[in-house]
Order: sequence, then C-alpha cells, then structure tokens
Amino acid sequence: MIDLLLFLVFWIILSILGEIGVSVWGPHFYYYTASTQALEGLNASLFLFRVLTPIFVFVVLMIIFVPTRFKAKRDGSIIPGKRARTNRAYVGIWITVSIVINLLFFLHPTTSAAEEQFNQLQPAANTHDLIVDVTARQWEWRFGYPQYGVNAAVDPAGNDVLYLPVGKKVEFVLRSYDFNHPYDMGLDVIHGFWIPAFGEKEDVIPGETRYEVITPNVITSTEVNPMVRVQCSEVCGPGHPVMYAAVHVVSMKDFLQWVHAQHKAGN
Ligand SMILES: [Cu+2]
Repeated sequence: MIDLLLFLVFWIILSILGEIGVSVWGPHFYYYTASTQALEGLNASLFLFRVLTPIFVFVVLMIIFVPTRFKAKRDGSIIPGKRARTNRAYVGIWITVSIVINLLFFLHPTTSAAEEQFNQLQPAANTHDLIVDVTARQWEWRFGYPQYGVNAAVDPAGNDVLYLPVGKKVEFVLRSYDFNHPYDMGLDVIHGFWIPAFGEKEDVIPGETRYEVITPNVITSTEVNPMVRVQCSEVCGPGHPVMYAAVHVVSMKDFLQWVHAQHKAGN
C-alpha cells in the first residue's frame, strides 16, 4: 500500500513538472509560425505531448521504481515460498488503456487534421482568395499571380519574390518545369516547396500539378525571420542550398500597391 501511495505521489509530481515543461518549451516546437495551418500543427503536437507526458513519466518511473523498491535479496528469492505471479488486472488495464489512447490519437488529431487538409484541396471548397502559380526549376522559384496579370514577380534587384496578403486563403499551384529549356519538354526535377513558418511542405513533381493551401496570419517577412522564406526541401542538384526566395506577408492595401508596382515594371 505504501509503495502504491509513494508511486502515485511521484507520478503526480513528476507529471505536473513535465506538463510545466511542455507549456514552457511547447510553443518553441515550431521555431516560428506565420500561418493558421502552422498553428494547427503546433496545437496538434502540443496536444500529443500533453497527453503523452503522464504516460511517459509512468513508464520511466516504473523502470526506476520497481528495481529499487523490489530488489532481490542476496540469497536469491524475494519472498521465500512465493512465486512471481502475473497481475491480471494491471495487464488488462494497461492493454485496454493503450488501445483506447492509440485509437484516440488516430482519430484526433491525426485523421481529423488530414481530413481538414484534404477538404481544403477539394474543388467544392474552392473559396481561395488568391491563386499563386509556383514554378520550380534548377535552381529558381518563380511566382505568378494569374488573377492580377503578374507573370513572374521580382524585386527591384531582379530576384524572384513572393508577396502575400495577410489573412487571405492562398492556393499555391505547384509545378516543376524549366521555362528556359523547352527543347526537352521543359521537364525539371523533383523540388520541395517549403516555407518553414507556414508549417507545410509539398513535393513539386515534374509532369504533375499539386496544390497547397495556406492562410498567412501575421505581417512578417524574410527580414523579420529567415523561417519566412521559400526553401527547396528536396536535394535537386548543386544549386539546391541556394534555391530560396524571399517572402513578404503584407496588408491587403500594401499587396495591391505592390501588384501595381509589378505591373509598372512589366513583370
Ligand atoms: Cu530544388
């Protein structure tokens, strides 16, 4: 009985400490978040860590507690005359609770989040405010805005640049082809469209059109945090490490002004 109480006290105290740790470090699981999708991912991992902390503490405590409290005497047998028995109740509870928790995790957040993300890509959910054509090639990202008549957005220095209005649902249309080499069908290699701060990543496959839906939720840019940049995430040749582009999340007003400037520059 005293062992049970002692274990319980240790378990509760260490679990509380663990939960405090999750609260302190949890928000830093993602280095920087700048979209609602990234926040959903962060909340999902926080949820998992919250539930898993007491289980983790339980298992580790058992591993330490049992050999220290129930150490075999030097002469061999722990309790003379008694043989080790299986605690059927304990095993039964352990297996049932494990199955229930695993099923819960499968349904939430895993399946519910996946369903939500698939739904966003359905034509029925086509409520995206902005469409951005993303073209990947060795080694460049090119951004077009078909709704605004911008073919290839560049900054004054001539570098490809991605501007997005804050709080708007953006549909990225991802393709991999080389507009400079039409003689070999223009097909490029596999690239990876990744803006770390947006919390999602999608491979860009030659010959395929893929989609990613993101809602940026803070005004920010590559200068504010390098996590806000387009970075290729598939090794695609010697230029892979430098295959990045600056990202600016701005107000709708600033975005329209920027579009106007792109028109003026003939992009
Ligand atoms: Cu690449």
